[in-house]
Amino acid sequence: MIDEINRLLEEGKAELASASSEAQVEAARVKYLGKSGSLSALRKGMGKLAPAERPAMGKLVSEALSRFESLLKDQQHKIGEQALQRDLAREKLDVTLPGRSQKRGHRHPVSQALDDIVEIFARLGFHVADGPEIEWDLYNFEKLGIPSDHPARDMQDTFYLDLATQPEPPPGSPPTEGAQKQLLLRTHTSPVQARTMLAQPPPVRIIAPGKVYRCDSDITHTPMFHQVECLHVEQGLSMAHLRGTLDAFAKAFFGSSVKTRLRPSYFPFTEPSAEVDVSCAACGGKGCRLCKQTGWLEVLGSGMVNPDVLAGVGYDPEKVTGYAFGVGIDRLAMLRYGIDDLRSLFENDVRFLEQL
Ligand code: 2U9
Repeated sequence: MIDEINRLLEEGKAELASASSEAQVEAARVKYLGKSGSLSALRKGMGKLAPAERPAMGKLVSEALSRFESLLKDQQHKIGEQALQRDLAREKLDVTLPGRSQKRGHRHPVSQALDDIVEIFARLGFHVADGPEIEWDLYNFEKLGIPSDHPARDMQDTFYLDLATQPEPPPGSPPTEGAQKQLLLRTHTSPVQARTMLAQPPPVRIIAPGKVYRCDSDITHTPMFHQVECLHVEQGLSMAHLRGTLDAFAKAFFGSSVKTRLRPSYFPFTEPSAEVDVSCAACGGKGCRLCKQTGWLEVLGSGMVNPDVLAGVGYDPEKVTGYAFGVGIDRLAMLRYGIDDLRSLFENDVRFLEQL
């Protein structure tokens, strides 16, 4: 029996030593220590021995069992430790790796320029006025002194809406006849000023920002673009007020060192009219690619409101005068960022926009 105990113990030891998984260790436990395990069977076989042999043999069997149990525990521990090390190696974190930064967006350059302009004029005491983008001919052209044979009416420039597809004139339609019934996409924000003057007596001190539409598309024109127009009507206003306001705006938008100059021009709704140049902020007026070596950038159109326009909205041009100007916001954003193709502002290519 002693030989049998030693043989089973050696065999069990070898099996435990070669077990490389928890399942194999468990199989060895069941084989030797389970209910019908071979080492457990030794204990059961004690009854067949002569009573005198039992104590010594019992001791040997107990020692073999506890030896096997102890080896089993060691092997379970060893395999558990190996599994833990494998898991740790697999889940290893390099805490020194740089994190993934959050991508942050920003407002579109046109929206940024628009917000800046609105803020500058708010500080100068102007209110923001709003109006429809689908507009009546009456407010877009007639009230601004643009007669029906004026080149600005050309179908090339204006997107007209087909009234035949409109069952009913929308609410707020003007009570007029003929061409004035025509609906169109507004070509400038000037109808907002016309509507404002028709709705309230002077003084008026407003800016009208928004989308405008012209049937035109090339490197410096897009069918939709953004404008801000400014209108100030009050007693005693002159070109000096226009110059002062323009200069304050240009300095606030482009920087305090820029200069402005006015050149004579023509607009049907202003008389006299002037185009406004700003000294090139990129080269300080010395001449560069942006200003085409002239040192000046043409940024807006302006003038004293034509007395006929004032009379057309019920104001007395003998009592009040006004100045007005209009600026293309997209062009301002182009100049600010040195962009040469206006269309790139509206393609919404994030790779382009995120550089600005
Ligand atoms: C009323 C009276 C006068 C608005 C004006 C301009 C000159 C002008 C252009 C600048 C660049 C349009 O975006 S642009 O192409 N605008 O040159 N706009 S005076 O004058 C008005 C407006 C409304 C009742």
